[in-house]
Amino acid sequence: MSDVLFIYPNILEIPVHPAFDKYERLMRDFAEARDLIGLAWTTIVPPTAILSLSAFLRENGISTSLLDLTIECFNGENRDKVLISSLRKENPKIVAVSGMEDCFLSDLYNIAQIVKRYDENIAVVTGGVSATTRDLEILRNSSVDFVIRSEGETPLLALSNALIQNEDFEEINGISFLKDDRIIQTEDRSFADLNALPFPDRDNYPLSRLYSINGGVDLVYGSRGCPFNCSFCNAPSFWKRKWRCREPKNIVEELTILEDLGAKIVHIYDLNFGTNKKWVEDICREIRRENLDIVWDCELALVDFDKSFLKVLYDGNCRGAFCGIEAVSQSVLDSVNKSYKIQDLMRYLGNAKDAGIRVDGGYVFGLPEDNLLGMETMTKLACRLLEEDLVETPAPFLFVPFKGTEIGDNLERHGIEIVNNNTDEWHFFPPNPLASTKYASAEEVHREWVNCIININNILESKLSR
Ligand code: B12
Repeated sequence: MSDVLFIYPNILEIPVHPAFDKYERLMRDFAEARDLIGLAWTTIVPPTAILSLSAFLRENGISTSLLDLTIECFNGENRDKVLISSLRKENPKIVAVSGMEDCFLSDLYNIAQIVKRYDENIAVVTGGVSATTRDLEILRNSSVDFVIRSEGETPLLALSNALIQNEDFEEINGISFLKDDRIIQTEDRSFADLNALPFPDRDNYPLSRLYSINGGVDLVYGSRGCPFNCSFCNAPSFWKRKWRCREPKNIVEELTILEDLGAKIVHIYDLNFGTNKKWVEDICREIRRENLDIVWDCELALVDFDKSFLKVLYDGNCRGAFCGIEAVSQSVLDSVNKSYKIQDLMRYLGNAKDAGIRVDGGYVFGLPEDNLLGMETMTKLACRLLEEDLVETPAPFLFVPFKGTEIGDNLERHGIEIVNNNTDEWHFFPPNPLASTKYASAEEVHREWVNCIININNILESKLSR
């Protein structure tokens, strides 16, 4: 029995392009062969944000349970059966479903419907990036009762208390709901103190089953927010460009617990881990002091790839960094507010290689100012950097004009046209074209992106056979 049942979708159900399917398999073999620890290794990780919400509710006297459909359906179990049996077992008053990504929206709608059919008195709540940007359409088009906007802990606690005790919820900040067929969006809420939050609720999560699937990979957040203003990213509107961090000791304590629980690799997927160098130095020093064996990777802006900082990271057991290369032309980079200069790219990547930090590099195909020639040049660059072991995990993303981003909220101004409104495909590796640029059709963009993946696959096959 629990008051709140959290549900995370089966991430293996996203429809992806067949070339990407093959890429994922090759990349995993490559990661094993080369001891890579980043995205290539796996993206099946615990839903740390949900675990954080669960821990916060528990600390405040609300009982919770967790249903991660990626794990529960890993061996082909039927999603609906798993869901119903969990509802029977937990008998929850509230079901809180992840609304992080657009590509799981139809899952969210589906789950909400099943819950309501099971018992219409159960309140269905969602939250996360996608839900925050699409609160009106979610409330209008589904059986979801409440959307929690932006940071989740405090509003979810207030709402859960109100629903459990049958009290008024209309004054709670940071939520959206329907009242008499009108959408009510209460005022935004101020952010929580990260150091006052408990560690994510791993006690109630099937962690050892997950580790047996993913080889012992976990996910930790040391900070929230990012000061940059990239126009393709949700973070500026979601986190209001404010960067907040946890105490280094507190983060390393969490890493120590993970090591004891059997984790081998940790992704520290803060939006921008290099925002405060002194903070990173303190974390790395603390990791050395605690003699941790665990290795980790992080997301870093290219401007932070300087030799001394990379050495600090390496000495603190960091072995990988994801960076957004995004485009090859300076004018395209400038048009999306990227802060690095393309002429510095090779130096940055060389610094990382010398320091022993393996690089995951993101390339975005189809930014508004992209033309065909620029994207073809990017394919060549991605191949060259892979050949030269400068970017060992090339991550070619198809551009998605997500709502809540500067571009996604101003399509006309940016000169792009969406040709595919099936949100199941609103992710970075879709089977079909999504959007045009100012100068290339959606089909041309998609074709070049597929071409890049095929070229990468060929290089991976050849490297694996050497
Ligand atoms: C780390 C990360 C990942 C990690 C982990 C994801 C995870 N869901 O746990 C990995 C690498 C696995 C990942 C994968 C993907 N990701 Co991702 N990811 C991020 C990233 C960079 C950081 C998220 C973050 O800051 N977390 C820190 C925690 C503390 O914050 P949070 O996760 O936002 O959670 C808080 C609130 O959102 C809210 N909340 C969250 N969930 C819920 C649920 C409920 C019920 C409630 C009430 C509240 C709530 O409360 C939380 C605590 O305060 C964001 C970028 C961004 N701008 O947010 C993209 C982002 C979320 N990812 C995105 C995408 C598209 C994907 C993929 C689909 C990519 C793909 N394969 O094509 C996959 C999804 C499949 C999956 N989960 O594996 C998009 C989603 C955009 C959209 N509108 O759909 C984002 C926004 C990036 C972007 N704009 O380009 N991702």
